[in-house]
Amino acid sequence: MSHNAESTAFRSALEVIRAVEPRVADAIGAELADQRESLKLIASENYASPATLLAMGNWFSDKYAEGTVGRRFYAGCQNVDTVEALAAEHARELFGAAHAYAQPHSGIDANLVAFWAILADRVESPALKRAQVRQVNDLTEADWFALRRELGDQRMLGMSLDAGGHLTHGFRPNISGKMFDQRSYGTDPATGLIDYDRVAEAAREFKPLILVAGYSAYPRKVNFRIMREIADSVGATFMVDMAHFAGLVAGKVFTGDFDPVPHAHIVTTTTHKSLRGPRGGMVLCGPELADQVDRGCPMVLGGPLPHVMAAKAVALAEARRPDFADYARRIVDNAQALADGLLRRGATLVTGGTDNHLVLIDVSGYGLTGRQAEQALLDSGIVTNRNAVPQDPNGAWYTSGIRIGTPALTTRGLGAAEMDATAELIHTVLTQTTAGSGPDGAPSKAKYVLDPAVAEQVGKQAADLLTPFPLYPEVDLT
Ligand code: DSN
Repeated sequence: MSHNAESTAFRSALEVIRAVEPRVADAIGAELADQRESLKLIASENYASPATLLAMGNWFSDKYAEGTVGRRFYAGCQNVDTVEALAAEHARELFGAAHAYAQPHSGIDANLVAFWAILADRVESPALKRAQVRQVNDLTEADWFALRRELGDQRMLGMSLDAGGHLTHGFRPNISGKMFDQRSYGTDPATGLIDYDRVAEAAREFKPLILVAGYSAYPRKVNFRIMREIADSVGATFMVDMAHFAGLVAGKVFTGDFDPVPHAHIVTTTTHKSLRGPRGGMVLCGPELADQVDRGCPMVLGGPLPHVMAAKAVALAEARRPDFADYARRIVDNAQALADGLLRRGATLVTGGTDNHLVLIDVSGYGLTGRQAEQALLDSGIVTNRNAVPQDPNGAWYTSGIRIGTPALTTRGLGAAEMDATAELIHTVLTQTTAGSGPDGAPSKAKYVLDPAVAEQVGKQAADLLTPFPLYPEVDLT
């Protein structure tokens, strides 16, 4: 039994929880065990530090704090002010932004804050002005109707979903798809890369209010200087959603034309992906949009989560340390080693490789859908997620791709040699899996056949690969 501070803290917390609802304590312990045992390659996940995790479990959760620092709708927010101001200060310093808003609960929320800020700044609408001085719940149906009429079908141009764009950039399953008349730019079918001339052409034709850059499955850098020039040429507001690669911006791997902050009017992010913080969102902007962004709660957000803002402050302080830049560089080195290992073994990768934290395998060459590949890999102890590839014939549900990313394994300390071994394991599973059929014998996009002995053997090799790199070595729950 370890007596270090982290072990004592988590053991004590579980003991307190167990006394009330033991099944929750058990589930928390089981989650740590599962995470320790799995080869986590989900590109959007990571492992936050014990300090970040512990900053969330406390009485800040009990406090309402609508409003902004020093200007709250509730009394007694002085300590919330301290942590929110710290989170914003660290974010401004880390990213070189004029203004930071640390309240969004998620990436979707951060994008919604940004959309409303841009609409309020750019569109003349008495109904919007009324909405801004009232609680959303107080708006009548007539208010909403006027709002919709006055805002009209404002236009948004963003990256298409199958090219790696995100649902919140104007697609139907998200409210942004109802708020905006959306058009997408894709990627060059031959190279898989963004064709900036085509983006400029689409912007000239469509004249969007907002040009959005950012992705959840594009394995390359984006030139934000060029994107800003395109936005300026049509009078659009340029927004970047850097949720996936915020850690690479923080760690100065993406600089110059590839750092969105100096080029965009507004930048949104989550804090839990490559940035390695708590689950949440954040908005960065210049002084022109700051007042509108600060209206995020109650305009589109529920009450701020002060305990999560405390954890954001801790994680952002960690990201300002010199070793975070080393971590960010290793994320990309590892992704490139993984891509090279897969390519050497004959895999097809979208764009032929990567220069960020993620790799997109087109599994159609293995005769599989993304769904079949995802499940076969999971059976073998390798956690990934299926993802559409450009012009995907299998659509967004079954897909033809597997997205893998290195932020989590890099946090554990795995390096280039382990990435090559991981490529071998993935290749083994994908070559040993065949497409299955349904009960009527018809080909199935979901069923697959993989010899359980192969899955077991790969699972064992995956576990062996992780053994020298324990997850949360400072946390002993025994
Ligand atoms: N769900 C995140 C991802 O996996 O990319 C994005 O929202």
